[in-house]
Amino acid sequence: MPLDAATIAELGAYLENAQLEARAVPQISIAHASADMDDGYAVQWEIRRRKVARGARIVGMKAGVTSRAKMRQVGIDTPSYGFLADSYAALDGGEIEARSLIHPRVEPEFAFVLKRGVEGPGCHVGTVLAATDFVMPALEIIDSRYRDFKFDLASVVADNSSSARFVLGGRCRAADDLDLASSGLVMEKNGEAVAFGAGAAVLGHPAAAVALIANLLARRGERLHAGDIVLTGGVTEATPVKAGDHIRLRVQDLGSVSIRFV
Ligand code: OOG
Ligand code: MG
Repeated sequence: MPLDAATIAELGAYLENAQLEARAVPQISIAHASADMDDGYAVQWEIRRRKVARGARIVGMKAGVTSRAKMRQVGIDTPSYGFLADSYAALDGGEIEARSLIHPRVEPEFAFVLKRGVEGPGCHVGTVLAATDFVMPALEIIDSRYRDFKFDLASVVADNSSSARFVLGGRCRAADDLDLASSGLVMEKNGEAVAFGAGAAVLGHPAAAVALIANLLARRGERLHAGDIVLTGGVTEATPVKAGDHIRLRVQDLGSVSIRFV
């Protein structure tokens, strides 16, 4: 049986407060063992509703767990989505206060910026490329609100797929000028290369992750919109960071993006 409306509201407040107070909490499936992925999305949309009601603007979406490296790292093999609020954006070359987060990790990603809306079902790589304005390199900073960064599918979806911050940088390039599947990338932590990969690690092509989000959104009668930023998911496993760490991502043909934790 799906979670009832009162429970969804309560869990939305529980997880959003954990985020705002940078405090780790038990995952929701401990108290609600029957919660499934759809319950998770119901809670995620409740968190989104709470933020929008307080004036947040949703600037786009992110895909979660779209590469084998990420699937292995978190022990989940079902991709998911989350939303990006305006306050999650950090500046390229800027700083993020580590103490505003619980146990942050950084992921190398691609960002698509759409010039047209994209609507599922039946959305595919071609639909996405035709609707894309440009692509940029991105760092996503994830921060599970759950203890020890441990969760199941329903719990992580409820927790907005661990969304915390994101950084766009480098160069904006038209997607059809690039061979994104073979586009190589290197992520450095404090000058040392810690993760390597190529676009194909993300569902064969990063645009497939945008299509996946559109198709999942269609199940709720929602869509991607013109102007949305869409992060396509970690190409490699996520790297833990703490105050003092500097992360730089270099992506073939797209330049670099960096952030420092203070
Ligand atoms: C879930 C979010 C995953 C990605 O890029 O795969 C994600 C997590 O690992 O906490 O953002
Ligand atoms: Mg990510």
